[in-house]
Amino acid sequence: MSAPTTASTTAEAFPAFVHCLAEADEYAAIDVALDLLAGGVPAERILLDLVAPAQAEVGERWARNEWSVAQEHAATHISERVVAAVAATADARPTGERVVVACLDGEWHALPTRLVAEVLRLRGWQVTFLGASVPAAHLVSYLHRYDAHAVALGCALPMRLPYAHRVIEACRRSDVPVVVGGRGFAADGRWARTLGVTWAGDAPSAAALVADDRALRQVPPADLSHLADDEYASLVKRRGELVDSALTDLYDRYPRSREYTPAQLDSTVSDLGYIVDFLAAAVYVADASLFTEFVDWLLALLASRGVPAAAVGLTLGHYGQRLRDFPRAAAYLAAGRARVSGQGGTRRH
Ligand code: B12
Repeated sequence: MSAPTTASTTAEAFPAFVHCLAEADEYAAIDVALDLLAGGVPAERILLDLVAPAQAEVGERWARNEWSVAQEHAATHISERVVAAVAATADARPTGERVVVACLDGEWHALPTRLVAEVLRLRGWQVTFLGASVPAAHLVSYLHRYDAHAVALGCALPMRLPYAHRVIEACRRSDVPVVVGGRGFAADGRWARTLGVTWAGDAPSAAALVADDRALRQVPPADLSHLADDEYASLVKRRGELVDSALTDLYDRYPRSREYTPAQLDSTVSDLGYIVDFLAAAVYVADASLFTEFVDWLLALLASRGVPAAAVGLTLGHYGQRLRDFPRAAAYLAAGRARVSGQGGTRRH
C-alpha cells in the first residue's frame, strides 16, 4: 500500500495517483481521490483533472512500450473504480431530462465517455450510460423508447469516423439531438464539423451544450460532397486484398519479417489493417492530416518496439502502387511517406 498523500489540489495529488496506478494499488488510488473530495475539491475536478490526465499518461507509457497491455488494463480498471467511488459519494438526484451517453459500435474506450456521463449526472441530468460498442440499431431503438433529450456519442479512434457518421445519421432520424466528442474527432473537433455534427471538446462543454436547447439543435452543415466520387467505398471493398498483398510484399522486401513470432505476425497484420482503416477514414473526411497524424503515431509506436521506420515506408509505398487510381488515397499515402522519410526511413523501390 502506498502512503497517504497530503495533497490539497489535483495537481499535487497527480504524481501519487499515477504511482498508485503503476503499482496497481486500487485502495490507495481511491484514498487519493476521496481525500481530495474530503478536502473540498469538487467531484467534477477530480474526474477531469486527476483521472483523465492520469489515463492520458497511462496511454503515453503504453505507447512508449514502458508499460505492457496488462499494466495498462490494470491501471484503467483502477481508474474505473475511482470514478465509481467518486461518483457514489456525490448524491446528485437528477432534476433534468434523460441524456443517453454511449460509445459507437466497435469503440471500446468507454472510460472517456463515462467521465462525460458522470459530469452530466453531477450537473443534475438523468443519465443513462450504455457503455462501450453499442450497435447503431439498438441505440436508436433505445432512444425511441426512452424519449431522450439528447444523446452524447464518444469516439476515441479517428479510424472509426465513417461508422460514427452512420450512427449519428441514424440517431438524427429519431429526431434526438446529437453531441459528439472524444479524440476521434480531432483535438479541435474539425472532423465533427466535416460530418456536420455538434461537437464538445470536453465534459463541461458537453454539459453546457446539453443545457442549451438552441445550440443543441443548431446542426452545422456537413461538408461531404467529396464522397460522391466513391473512392471511400471502393477502398473499403479492397481492404482484405490490400492487407494480404502488403503482407506478401513485406515478406519479400523485409526478410526479417519472415521470422516473426505468431504474436508479432498478429500485430503486423493488425497494423497493416489499421493503415488501410486510417487511410479510408482520411478519405472519408477528405483530410490528409488524419492520415499523417496516424503515421507519426505509428512510427513512434513501432520505434519503441524496435521496428524500423523503413518497414512502414515499404507498406505505404506498396499501398501507393496499388491505389494509383485513387487520387485522394494516393496523395495521403505520399504525404505519409514524406513523414517516414523525415525520419530517414524510406527505401527506394
Ligand atoms: C484505456 C485505453 C484503452 C482501453 C479502454 C478501456 C476503457 N474502459 O475505456 C482498451 C484496452 C480497450 C483500449 C483499446 C485500444 N486502444 Co486505447 N487507450 C486507452 C487510453 C490509455 C486511455 C483512455 C482514456 O480513458 N482517456 C482519458 C480521457 C478522459 O481522455 P480524453 O479523450 O482526453 O477525454 C476528454 C475529451 O476527449 C472529451 N471526450 C472524450 N470522450 C467523449 C465523449 C463525448 C460524448 C464527449 C462530448 C466528449 C468526450 O472529454 C473528455 C474529458 O473532458 C488512451 C490514451 C489517451 N490519451 O486517452 C489509449 C488510446 C486512445 N488507445 C489507442 C489505441 C491505438 C487503442 C487500440 C487500437 C490498441 C490495440 N492495438 O488494440 C485499441 C482499440 C480498441 C477499440 N476498437 O476501441 C491510442 C489511439 C491512437 C490513435 N492514433 O488514434 C491511444 C491514444 C493510446 C496511445 N497513446 O497511443 N484502449
